Amino acid sequence: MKFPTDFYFGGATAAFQTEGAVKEGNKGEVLWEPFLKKQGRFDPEPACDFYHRYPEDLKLSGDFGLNSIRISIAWTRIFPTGSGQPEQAGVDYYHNMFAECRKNGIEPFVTLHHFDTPEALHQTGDWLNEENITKFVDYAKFCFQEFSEINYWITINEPTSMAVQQYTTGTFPPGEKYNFHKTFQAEHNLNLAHARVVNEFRKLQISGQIGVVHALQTVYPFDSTKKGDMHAAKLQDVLDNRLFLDGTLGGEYSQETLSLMNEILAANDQAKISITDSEMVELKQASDQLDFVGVNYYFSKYMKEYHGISETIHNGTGKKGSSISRLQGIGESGVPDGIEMTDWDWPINPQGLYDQLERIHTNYPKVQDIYITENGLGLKEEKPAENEILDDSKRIDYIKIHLQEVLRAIENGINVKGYFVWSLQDMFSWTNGYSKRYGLFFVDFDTQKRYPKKSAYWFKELTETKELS
Ligand code: BGP
Repeated sequence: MKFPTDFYFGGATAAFQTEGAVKEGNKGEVLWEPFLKKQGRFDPEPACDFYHRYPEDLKLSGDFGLNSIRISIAWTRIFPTGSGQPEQAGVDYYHNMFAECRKNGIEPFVTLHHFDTPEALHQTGDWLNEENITKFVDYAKFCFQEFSEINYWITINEPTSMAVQQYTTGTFPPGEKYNFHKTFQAEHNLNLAHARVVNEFRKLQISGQIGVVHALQTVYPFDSTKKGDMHAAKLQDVLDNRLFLDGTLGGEYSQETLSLMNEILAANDQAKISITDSEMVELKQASDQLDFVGVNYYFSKYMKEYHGISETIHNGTGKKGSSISRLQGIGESGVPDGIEMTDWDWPINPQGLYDQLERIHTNYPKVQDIYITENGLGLKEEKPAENEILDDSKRIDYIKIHLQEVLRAIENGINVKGYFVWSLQDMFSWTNGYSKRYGLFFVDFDTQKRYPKKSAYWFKELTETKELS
């Protein structure tokens, strides 16, 4: 079976991970800058210098057969402190970059928020402060009206990664741990921010399509014969996936979703979150008007029953087996025999992608189109010798087994319209710095020279034949 002729094959990127130039064009600071500085582990500057080198990267994309790219606008290039007067240098930069996309036959899918909240708004409570939601909506409205050349808009990238990593695992700023109340409140507020943007998009009658991107981690019981493991999987799924799927795709939280969330809060002696009836009306309206959902899928989770206190260790170095995840009132992550792990302890399970696609198709029938907006494999890689091609066959295998699941989904009537490999080129990783490389194009961060990897050639062939070889 082949991919449809109008299928989008693209590379995925994000502004803060690629652009560098964090002080150019009067750009404002984002929440990561003081946080990373304090950690002293790595610097987001110059990342892969996309701010200056986008013509080269977009040309490479076109030359290697890609017909699309996922890109995000840095809110702080347009509004350095999140609101106020737009910064012309930022506006011009994005117009020029989008024009360069078109020149190379690349359709840009544009994300409004990819983990880069303005520091000024982070200071006032981030997504927990409703005023910041209003500022986000105003920024989105400005972009819709200014960048009329864009056909595909994405409201927020991976709200789950924001909320859970900000307030449960503490790997994102402000680095708070085990505050499930804030996590769930942020999750609901992110759903609300997304909904308000979608509703404004429709009110303004903007042409083009609008969607949201979710990181979906398929959660299974470690041992499906054990009731405790089954329940732990449900609890973890609510934290990671379900509140978002219900909120953005279903337009309502099911009774089971709410009761699982409240069970987690009660087990941690934490207060229930605030959800009003009028907010639910907004969520419902947005879900009726949504064009597509993007699925970012990398790995699955396997949950065991657990009754201790929370303990998490993030593997941010690639030292296999160094991570721990045990959450009070939820469960403990384990890895069943036979499941291959990446060096960063992510269990590889392509079936998990199929299961998420089928779940969306079955449980959230309002969803029209689905895109795989991120999927790929992080590896430790060395610069190839001149005239040699970096052999990343492991990445090709990973992409291939996941694309097989995408084809299977299409065959079974699930409307998947595109696949964006994470990532287009090597770039900065939020919690892993520069040693975890995902790109089709190797980047020498000292010279910023690009080297197409074996996967880039493989991908080119795929875009031409539309067949998996
Ligand atoms: C997703 C994010 C990306 C990217 C990717 C890989 O969650 O949307 O921004 O970072 O994951 O993650 P990591 O860099 O942690 O390996």
